[in-house]
Amino acid sequence: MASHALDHPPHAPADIRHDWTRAEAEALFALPFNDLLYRAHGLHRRYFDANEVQLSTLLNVKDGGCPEDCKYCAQSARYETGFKAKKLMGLNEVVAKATVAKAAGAQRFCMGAAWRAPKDHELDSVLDMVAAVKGLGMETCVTLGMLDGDQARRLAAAGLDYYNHNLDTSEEFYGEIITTRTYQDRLDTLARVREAGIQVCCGGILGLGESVADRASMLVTLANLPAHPQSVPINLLVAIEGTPLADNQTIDGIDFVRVIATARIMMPASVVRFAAGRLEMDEATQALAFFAGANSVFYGEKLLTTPNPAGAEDRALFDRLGLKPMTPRA
Ligand code: SAM
Ligand code: DTB
Ligand code: SF4
Repeated sequence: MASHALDHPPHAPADIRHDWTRAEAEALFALPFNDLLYRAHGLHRRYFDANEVQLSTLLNVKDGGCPEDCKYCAQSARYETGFKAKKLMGLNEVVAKATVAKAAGAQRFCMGAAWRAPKDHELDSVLDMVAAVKGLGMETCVTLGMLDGDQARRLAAAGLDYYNHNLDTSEEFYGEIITTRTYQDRLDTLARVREAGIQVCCGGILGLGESVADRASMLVTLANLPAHPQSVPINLLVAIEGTPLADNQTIDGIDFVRVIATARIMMPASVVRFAAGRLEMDEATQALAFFAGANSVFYGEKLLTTPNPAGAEDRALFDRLGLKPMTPRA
């Protein structure tokens, strides 16, 4: 492959690129599996300790009742999923859950809300949660939907470490999954978060019915952002009864590992998370995903509304694989 060293300032390594083409990404997906994994794992070792894994625990602080129509989501008010809407959780309950997560070994606490966008008084409550969780000595992440510039700056001022806002899929396939906000809306929120100086957590979902070309296209959009998201969650669809995607087949482990490896090659210095869907994959497939460049997971028995492996099971898996918790980077 041609060197792109001249496209970058002298201090930027040549493999941190923002000029990926879809043809290049598709060519990575088409590599023999061993060649793809060899390249991905080599880069993984250049940028990370290959035996470390970052542990984030999720908490849904606002359940259900969301006006958006994301076809995969248990919390959209448009589908009969049986999931009950609740009020925003109180600060004491959030702090109690974060305390338990920290004691179990989580480094980051990620709080999600089923909103299209936060109202300003709702954001005030979330700012208190961020400050309290930081006070426990944990990294913080929130995912609240779309933000305006002022909201992003207020979150930054409260000391928020990460904002999660996913692209979910390719721009081409996006309209099949969500119609109540545009791809550009998502890119605009990501720009506001980045400009406020908050680290970006942005990735997508596999198994929505997308093609390999869509997977490649989504990774190109992520890698060609002005800065690579510091955290890239790759979720497998958790098929939710009552949603339009309830009967989707889960994707095959080999196809999944190809996405992880390609993300690792295209964004070598980013933490890539094997996010939702680990219960669908056996431990050998998870081990292969860690080899291919995944170095983060959601840790704790619940995602937002659905189950995740129990902490004790994960600790046993990490022991078997010789994986240790990642030392948070400054
Ligand atoms: N409401 C906010 C939003 O959508 O931006 C924040 C919470 S939302 C649940 C966060 C992300 O979770 C979604 O963008 C999607 O990528 C992921 N997600 C939601 N439901 C999922 C499912 N059933 N399977 C896999 N990922 C899912
Ligand atoms: C992300 O990329 N995955 C998380 C988090 N960001 C907010 C959500 C996964 C949700 C899985 C389905 C559920 O539990 O409802
Ligand atoms: Fe609402 Fe977020 Fe679910 Fe979409 S993914 S329906 S915005 S909670």
